[in-house]
Amino acid sequence: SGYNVAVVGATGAVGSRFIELLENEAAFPIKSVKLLASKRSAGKQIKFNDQMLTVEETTPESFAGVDLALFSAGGSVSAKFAPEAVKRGAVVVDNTSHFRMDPDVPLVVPEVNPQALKRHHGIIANPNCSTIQMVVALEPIRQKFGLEQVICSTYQAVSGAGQSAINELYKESQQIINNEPVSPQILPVKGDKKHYQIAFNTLAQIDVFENEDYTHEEWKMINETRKIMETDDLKVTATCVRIPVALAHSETVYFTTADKDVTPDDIRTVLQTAPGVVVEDDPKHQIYPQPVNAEGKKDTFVGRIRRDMDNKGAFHMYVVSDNLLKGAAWNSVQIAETLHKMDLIHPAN
Ligand code: A2P
Ligand code: 11C
Repeated sequence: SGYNVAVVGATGAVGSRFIELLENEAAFPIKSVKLLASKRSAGKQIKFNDQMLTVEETTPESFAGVDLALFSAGGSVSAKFAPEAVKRGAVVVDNTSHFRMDPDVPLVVPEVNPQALKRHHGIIANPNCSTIQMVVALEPIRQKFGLEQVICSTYQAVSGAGQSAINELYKESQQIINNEPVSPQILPVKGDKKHYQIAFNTLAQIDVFENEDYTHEEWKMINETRKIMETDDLKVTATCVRIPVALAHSETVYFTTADKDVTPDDIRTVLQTAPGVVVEDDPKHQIYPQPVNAEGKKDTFVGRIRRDMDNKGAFHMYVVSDNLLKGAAWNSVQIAETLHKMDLIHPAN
């Protein structure tokens, strides 16, 4: 008994986290694991527990007999193959942005809106990494005190743009230290016209530019937050910036509560018992969240909680989380665990 699980994008940055989590953490029974990627990686061997698994090229037939498919191979791969997996009886947890805003597809952070899973028609979307960690920190505050407005600035790790962007950061860093010229080819966005140095630099562009001069990443934070929190009237905006860090996104979050008598201690108290949140907030002892400490952890770390000095019921906080874990693979595995608990995955045999 147990599920036949497929990982699509098994050779990528998120895929490697999927494999580790399925080996060690997943709280659902697993019967078999299939590793899928592009033709380029077919035949590659990857260790899973004590066996060596062979990576296969993704085709529609790859999904025959699969009960649960975890996708993280880019939007176009999900567009093409997620419906094929569903057609063959699998439940798909999709880590790309392709289906997120489809009204028929639940967009889920298990700490925030697990109930949305009941409405699934085969595909469940995993939100964008920077959105996930922000809503994990904000939802307990919204539930207790109401939320009127959110203004977020991000400091995002290069791993959000995939393994090739991590390689680019390391390469450029070495080149600069060696006084050699750099030749950026990936960041800010692989498919955009210009590429810029990320080592010892910051880039105020994550994903492509869209309406109103906001980037796609900024629109994702706006639209996904409203959908996950089921609050169409929430005022929410973001400025998204790439920084030369490999892993874990950081965010400064300004927010205003409906209850105007809330204190920073009230916020701290709520977050201390919030699921998936760890409060690291002790200025006297210089304790605050840091990417190097969040790396490899499944929690969302919150600190620097303080009042705004001009506006009543307004606060600032700092939110850090591993973008490949809570921001991607871990949130998807949690979705699968929640589906299992709610009896929403139905193996064919
Ligand atoms: P491959 O190694 O064969 O290129 P990252 O997010 O780190 O860039 O990883 C992207 C993942 O998506 C990799 O596992 C990559 O596999 C996979 N991938 C890319 N294109 C396809 C495709 N056309 N079909 C299936 N998987 C793909
Ligand atoms: C980044 N947030 O840091 C992006 C990566 O919509 O799943 C995640 C893209 C997505 O570049």
